[in-house]
Amino acid sequence: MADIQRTLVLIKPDGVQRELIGQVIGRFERKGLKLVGLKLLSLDETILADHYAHHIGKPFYDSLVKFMMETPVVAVVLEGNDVVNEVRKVVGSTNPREADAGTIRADFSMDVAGNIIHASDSPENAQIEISRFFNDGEVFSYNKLTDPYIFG
Ligand code: IDP
Ligand code: MG
Repeated sequence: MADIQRTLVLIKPDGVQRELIGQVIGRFERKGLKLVGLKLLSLDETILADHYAHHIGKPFYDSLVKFMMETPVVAVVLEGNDVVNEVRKVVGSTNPREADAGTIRADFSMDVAGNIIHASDSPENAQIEISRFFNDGEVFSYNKLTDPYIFG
């Protein structure tokens, strides 16, 4: 049975600098996920303190925040069956050198401090993160030919 969810992806400043935006979004498109939100935005310390609250006080926190403000990031909302888990599989482990070959992090990066992409880690956090980065009206609903719930 389909469990249609939404999840939040950020293409981080290293992905933007390295001109990987199209390739990263293409990975999700070719997987058959539905793009329902997409924008460029600049982050500040306040929103990053919420987003990375679980890392406040760690030695790398300040450099993580500085890194995340170096360029605008690309914020993406994806929709699909079990999409939170499916996107984490496509993204790979936090440390790119431990990520499985074929994942975005394994294929494009060698460094945990520059791992290209963020993806929500649970349906509950996905909802919180989508509303952190997107306003009402910026996330869309539409039918797509590859929708699993059209084909059953
Ligand atoms: P995730 O991005 O795979 O969900 P988290 O543990 O939530 O991993 O960490 C969030 C982000 O914080 C990572 O993607 C990475 O950018 C950064 N980070 C985590 N651990 C380290 C570290 O040990 N050194 C530098 N940056 C780190
Ligand atoms: Mg995380």
